Amino acid sequence: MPEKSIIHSKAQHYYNVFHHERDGWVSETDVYAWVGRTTQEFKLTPGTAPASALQRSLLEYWKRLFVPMDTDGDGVVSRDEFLAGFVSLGDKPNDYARIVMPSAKVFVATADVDGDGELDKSEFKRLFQSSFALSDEDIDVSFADIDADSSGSISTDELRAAIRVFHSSTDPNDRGHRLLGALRS
Ligand SMILES: [Ca+2]
Ligand SMILES: [Ca+2]
Ligand SMILES: [Ca+2]
Repeated sequence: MPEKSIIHSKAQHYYNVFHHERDGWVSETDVYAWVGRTTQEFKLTPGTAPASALQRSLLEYWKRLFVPMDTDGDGVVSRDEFLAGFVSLGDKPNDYARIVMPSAKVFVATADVDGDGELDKSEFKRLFQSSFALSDEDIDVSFADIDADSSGSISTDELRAAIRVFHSSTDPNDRGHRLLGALRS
């Protein structure tokens, strides 16, 4: 896959999986819905430290990632704004990495039900299916892509590396492009 097209494929795929409401745009409501689904899946009590950390972390995605994409300032991110905004993330990979990478720690803390510090397949599946409604097939693709040492579980470092590659890399040889499952074109 040529460099240019992998970032476009990721942008398209991210838009499709993120945008649950299918109303044509991404808004703050979608991010709150994401918080709600994950909070419910892991039975976090609203107002407690884990629930607040999750909400704070996901709202950072809205404020730092999505709001800057809203170039016409109407308060929602249209499909075109999303695709253009995502593609331009690669221009400032370090800025972006600093913003989203702390979320890896929060995701692992949220979903690590057995408390061993990593996400096994079932923990990962609950996290990514509640967040993005990925198919079983996409869960398999995603898990294998993130689990860089093939240990059968995902560490915070592995998740952080995949989040970075997904949002900023144009090198097709990197692992992490399939953070949210298979890329379709
Ligand atoms: Ca807009
Ligand atoms: Ca675990
Ligand atoms: Ca691993």
